[in-house]
Amino acid sequence: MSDEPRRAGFVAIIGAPNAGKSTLTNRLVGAKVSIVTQKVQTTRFPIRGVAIEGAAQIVLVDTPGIFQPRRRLDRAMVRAAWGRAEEADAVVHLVDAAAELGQSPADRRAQADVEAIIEGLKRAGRAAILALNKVEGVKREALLEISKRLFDTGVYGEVFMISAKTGSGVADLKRRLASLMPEAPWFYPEDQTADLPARLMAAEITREKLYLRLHEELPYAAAVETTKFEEKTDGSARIEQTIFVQRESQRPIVLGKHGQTLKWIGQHARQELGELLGHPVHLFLHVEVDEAWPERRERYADLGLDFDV
Ligand SMILES: Nc1nc2c(ncn2[C@@H]2O[C@H](COP(=O)(O)OP(=O)(O)OP(=O)(O)O)[C@@H](O)[C@H]2O)c(=O)[nH]1
Ligand SMILES: [Mg+2]
Repeated sequence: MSDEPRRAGFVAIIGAPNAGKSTLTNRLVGAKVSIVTQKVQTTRFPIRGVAIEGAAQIVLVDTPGIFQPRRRLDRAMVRAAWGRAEEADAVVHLVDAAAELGQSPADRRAQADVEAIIEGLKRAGRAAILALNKVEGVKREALLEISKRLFDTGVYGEVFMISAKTGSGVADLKRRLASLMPEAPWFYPEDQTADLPARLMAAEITREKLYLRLHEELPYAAAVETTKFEEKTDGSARIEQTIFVQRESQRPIVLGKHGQTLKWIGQHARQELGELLGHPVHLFLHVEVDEAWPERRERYADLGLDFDV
């Protein structure tokens, strides 16, 4: 490396649910640190990923989607996202370009969320970088139109057009973010890409498989908790997890016919965990009904979320 001074800082990636924040975080880091599904509100609490660009260490903070919150968990998620934006050295507002052009109810919701985020940025007096995402299927004229309309709100200093999925435009964004980091010693060792505790990461991976498999039917606020994480002397790990649902009627949905759904979830989670940990994993999943899950203070503390919001 050159004798350029070292830089290090935090970049918060905010945006409406499903904009692609976690996909972008993973892409910038070059490793999977945050789970991704087609379901809105996948990310529940801020997740840090660490990227290096030249002399800069960029700590990317993937945040829960910002939307009109109603329930306590929603409020806590949205609060956490804004909180991380306030603390960050730079803020990227990621906008789903395809949704900006769409007419479906989901697109309309996303558009309203984008408007509200712009208002929030205005109130905070916070300059953000606008990143238009999912541009790979969108016509250039349409992109320019969206970008002009959003830029005219006055809250953005610059615009990037990217596809977090294909990676197009992401290298430019990364270089720009690196240049915005203050001079500082690095926060993490060079080879570290994530800082989520293993139990939490393991729970997230299972939650991803649960969402991927059941995104339509999935009850709101289904949750996964690692109850046991034991490294064995033979080099394998024994992991026990509980999937919480809120109603007795939701248990058979997660189990599936003859337990097939739970088996699928377990197989896929176990495989990914094994790859991540670099050794075999024995994964045991239980399904439990806990009606009051979203009202339990200790669950919020585990995720680093404020309960009293
Ligand atoms: N076509 C396309 N799809 C993308 C792109 N980036 C993300 N997606 C998809 O968009 C969906 C949502 O991606 P996530 O990364 O989970 O979005 P998010 O903003 O983190 O969502 P929440 O955590 O729910 O707020 C997934 O199905 C992704 O594969 C992109 O550049 N192009
Ligand atoms: Mg996410």
